[in-house]
Amino acid sequence: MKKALITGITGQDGSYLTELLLEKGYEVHGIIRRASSFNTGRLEHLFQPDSHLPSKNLHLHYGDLMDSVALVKLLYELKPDEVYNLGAQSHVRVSFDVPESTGDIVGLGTQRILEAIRDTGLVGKVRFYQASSSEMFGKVQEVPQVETTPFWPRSPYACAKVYGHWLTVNYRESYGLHASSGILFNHESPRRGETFVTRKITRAATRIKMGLQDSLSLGNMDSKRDWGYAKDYVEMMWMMLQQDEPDDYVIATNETHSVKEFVQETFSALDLDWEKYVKYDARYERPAEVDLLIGDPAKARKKLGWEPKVKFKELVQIMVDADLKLAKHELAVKNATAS
Ligand code: NDP
Ligand code: GDR
Repeated sequence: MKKALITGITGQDGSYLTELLLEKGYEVHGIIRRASSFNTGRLEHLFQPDSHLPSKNLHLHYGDLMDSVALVKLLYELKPDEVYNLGAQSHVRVSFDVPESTGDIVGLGTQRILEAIRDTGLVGKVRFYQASSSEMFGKVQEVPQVETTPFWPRSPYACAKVYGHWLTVNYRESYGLHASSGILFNHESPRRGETFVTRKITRAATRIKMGLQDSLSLGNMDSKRDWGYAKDYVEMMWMMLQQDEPDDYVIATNETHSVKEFVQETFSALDLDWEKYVKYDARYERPAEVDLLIGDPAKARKKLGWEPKVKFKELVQIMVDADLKLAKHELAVKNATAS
């Protein structure tokens, strides 16, 4: 039985990757942070019934990307076959407010886990996946973006991701570590954090539909993103680590849409006129914006035989359906407590 260690297991991608690896028969270990409230909501369907304990092949360990000793200890004890480094302060806007801790977790955190692999003598035994990001391309220099497009990061988050990306390349070149980076473009799902723009939109529109909310405030609606489906994308993380040779790959749909188009598609799926509800709020603007992202995943298609299954319209529908269910449930609870 193969053993995997995932940082960021409680996040959107961590939860889908865990499901995929469990289905493939892996023993999955994840690092969780101590929090004052439960942070395992995205994994709880994998827990034993009526219990706060994970099921047989899933194990959770306290740790942190800012704690080298804990990382070394875990790697030494577990000796995993594969390590997926997904942990991050992953909100671009927030990274302008907390640049130091973002750099610590995203940049130095990657350094710590790579060094922990070396310290524990796992180079040559373990395969490493780094969650790189299309945010590294930042200011538009080439369209569509490919693996060789120069980076021009536009936020503390993106700068830290560039550091993590090059470290991954460096450990591959310096020590022969089987280390691959997935340069993933935005990917969304019903498990997306509610402060990212897609989920913020589908949550608000469905709540508006059910009479639970009056309006939605957004920042820049002109930026364009290449939005894919998280469930499709985690499969690529696994596939990269199954190759004989480690490498870096752009993972994208090769379609781009503006935030405004996402709003329009969502509200029209609910038969609502978006212009009646959506307001502008400068608080959601960023000091520097990434205007246009569109990725060409030709290398992944050729070398890994990968095609994204879900594209923009279907993605919006998946998220609207899930959030409408949630809003209906919320309304039912509200009515039950009021009566
Ligand atoms: P999420 O924000 O949903 O999840 C981030 C995860 O990192 C959570 O499990 C979080 O834990 C954990 N984490 C935060 N700080 C630390 C820390 N100090 N030590 C250990 N773990 C920590 O992100 P996604 O699932 O969307 O993304 C996964 C990875 O992929 C991230 O690295 C992200 O930057 C990157 N990425 C994401 C893209 C996307 O479109 N989703 C695109 C490209 C890259 P907790 O639950 O406790 O907060
Ligand atoms: P992004 O995603 O910054 O691309 O990073 P996000 O959904 O936060 O923003 C996308 C675009 O929408 C604009 N926007 C708003 N964004 C948010 N969050 N909230 C708003 O109210 C709002 N209004 C407009 C933004 O300005 C931006 O142009 C995501 C994260 O998952 C990163 O971790 C990951 O690396 C990249 O995707 C690829």
